[in-house]
Amino acid sequence: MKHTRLIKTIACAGIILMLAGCTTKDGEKKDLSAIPEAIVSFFKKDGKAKNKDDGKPAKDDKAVKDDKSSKDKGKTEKKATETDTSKKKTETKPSSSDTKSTAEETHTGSSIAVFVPGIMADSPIYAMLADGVKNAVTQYNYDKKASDKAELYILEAGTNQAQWPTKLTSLAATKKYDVIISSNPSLPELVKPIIKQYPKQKFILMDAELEGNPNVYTMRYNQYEQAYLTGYIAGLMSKNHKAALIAAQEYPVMNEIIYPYFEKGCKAAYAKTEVAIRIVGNWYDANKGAVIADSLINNGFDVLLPICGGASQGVINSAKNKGIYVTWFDNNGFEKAPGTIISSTTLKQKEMADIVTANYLAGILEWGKADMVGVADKYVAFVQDDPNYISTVPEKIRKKMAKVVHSIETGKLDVTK
Ligand code: RBF
Repeated sequence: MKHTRLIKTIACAGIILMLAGCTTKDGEKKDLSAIPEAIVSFFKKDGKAKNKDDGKPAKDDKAVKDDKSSKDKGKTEKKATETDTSKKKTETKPSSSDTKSTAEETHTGSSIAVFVPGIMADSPIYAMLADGVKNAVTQYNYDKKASDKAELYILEAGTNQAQWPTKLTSLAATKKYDVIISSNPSLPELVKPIIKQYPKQKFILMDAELEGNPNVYTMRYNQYEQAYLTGYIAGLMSKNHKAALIAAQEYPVMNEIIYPYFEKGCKAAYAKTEVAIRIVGNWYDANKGAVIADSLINNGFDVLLPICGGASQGVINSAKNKGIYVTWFDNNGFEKAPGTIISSTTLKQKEMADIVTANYLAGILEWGKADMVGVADKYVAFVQDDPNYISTVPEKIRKKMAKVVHSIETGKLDVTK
């Protein structure tokens, strides 16, 4: 939690945060007991993680490092503004930089950049990404000498999506980062041309899918299940049998998975449920979120699912004022509005980002692979033990939810069929 707040604070100032060698003896040890066994063992299931774990970076990773260590002049700087990134390379410094460059030449640790395509505030999926990567780096650095520590930069690219390709290309162009880690389904298309230009640049893309590109590893969540479960409770809880999804924007995963399976879940719970979708047009406008929610509520919709970043706060406010319900996506949102939020269908993006980064650092990530995890793997979860869930949702409905969650967990129910 502390890390989330720290990252948010720093990132809101619009800077790149560098955490090179930040771990002290007091550096926190990753609490593996907090990560469900199914999650830890996910990568061991097929034996790949075990078999390939020789602790050494892959050959071509080394080549990137060699290339980088001679060129990278700005590495020892602790902080830089986003626009400083490219400048750092050419900066020459008086006397003290000479000692620095000696240290740079001997630094063999990995450099990781996190590219946040948006802002972390009110976007749990991004905050969890940064948190997870940060955990893995902290853990990795714990017992490493300075020259072997991994370095981490976090860049918030902002909500202007037109700027993302340039910002991402600039990051790759620095040739400082062995891997760039990012998250959202639009990233595969963004990185393809960058890889053509910078063939040594590796990418780890969460919440995305791209198979067979040797520079890219992707991991996505089973959002068929996430959306279905959210729809199921919406269908059970809607008194007027009208539920709506308020999305920030249209994108293939929204149009082809999240909305259709939210609708399917609603209708599985109560066949005659009327389901609608509205688009905000951005990921930040809480006023617009509230206006859309008000209009839906005036038309009888009494359960709303906001997937619209900062605009979600407007939806929650409007729902609270008008006494209707909100279902929450990606993290546990019960505390945001007790009595109004009726569900949280979470993604364990923090744990996943942590493990994927740790696997990268251990040299065992399988480039070119596209993984997906869901309810059975415990990476997608329907929160049932939150006190606000128990006090807001009647027992009869909670029992129905427990049953459908169990059916998905055990494989008895395949929501895509
Ligand atoms: N989700 C967020 O929570 N915040 C965002 O700013 C955000 N921006 C996105 C931009 C694009 C182009 C796409 C395709 C998705 C974005 N998402 C964002 C959605 C995210 O990937 C995911 O679908 C939702 O969080 C639901 O799990």
